[in-house]
Amino acid sequence: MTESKKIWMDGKLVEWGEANVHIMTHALHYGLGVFEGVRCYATEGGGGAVFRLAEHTDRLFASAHIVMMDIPFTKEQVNDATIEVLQANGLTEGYIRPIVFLGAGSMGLLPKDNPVKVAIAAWEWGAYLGEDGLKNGIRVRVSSYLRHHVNSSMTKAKVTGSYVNSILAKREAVASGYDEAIMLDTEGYVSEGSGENIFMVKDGVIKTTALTSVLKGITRDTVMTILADKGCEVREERFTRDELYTADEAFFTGTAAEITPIREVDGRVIGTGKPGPVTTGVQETFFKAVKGQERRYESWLHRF
Ligand code: PPE
Repeated sequence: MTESKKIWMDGKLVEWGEANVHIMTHALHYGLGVFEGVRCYATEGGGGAVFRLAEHTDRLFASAHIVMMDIPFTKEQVNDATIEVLQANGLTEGYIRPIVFLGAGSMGLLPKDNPVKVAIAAWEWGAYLGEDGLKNGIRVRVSSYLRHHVNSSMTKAKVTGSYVNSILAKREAVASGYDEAIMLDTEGYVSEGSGENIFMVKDGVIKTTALTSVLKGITRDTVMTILADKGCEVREERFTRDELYTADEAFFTGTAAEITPIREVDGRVIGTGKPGPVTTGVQETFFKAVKGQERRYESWLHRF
């Protein structure tokens, strides 16, 4: 089981084993919670650096705003609490999970007096799609489950309940022998992975899905900035599954997944079947940046 020592809950640190909620927690029944996934990395000096903490906290508050939940803390308090949790657990490298959810109070779909609860946990989490996946690429399938329609779930909010869709897709992909799922949007175009944004490269043109049905990924933004700084333009536009089948390169981006190359889609080998030069170039710069080895990206790091 995932475990570390302390969790920050509603303003103070508690023991891991005591960070519990009541069974009548509203979010448990109906899925109204918003969350983030943040990573921190060990740097050469021995300290840690949280990657783009301010942007993750901004998105947490934006998610809460979309679903009309008032977070009873300031952004600054959430940022400070994040560092406090990392230090209390002795972590310089790991994954951080802030979550905001409706607690116990009234039941039903018009919750009135339910408290908005806030917790931040942190633990060690290695390569999300495996070390081999990170190095050599993964095999993915197009899911039979579609990504949310923009007027069904709120696709810009990282809402807990929306992830049932992701779990269904991920389970289906793994049960049928693949590593990860790619979901299409309700119009049939490529959307994103179960927990990742997607990029493809064809004849030197780099594309990523436009921000319609997909989460506004912070790693996606990071990759677009890195590519722009390398002089490469990224087109934000929709593309089809068969464009992906004939791509020279494809890769996923996400806080958990980092930059994971895709080597096969629905049994079609992508490019040479090995991570291509755009993918490996981005990976190299990304991993240097997160570890504090790229001066130009120092402003992305919250060192502690
Ligand atoms: N799309 C989805 C649906 C998504 O969940 C994520 C993050 C992204 C794109 C990429 O966003 P960003 O992390 O800002 O680059 N998924 C998180 C949850 C993974 C999990 O299994 O839990 C993550 O990567 O932390």
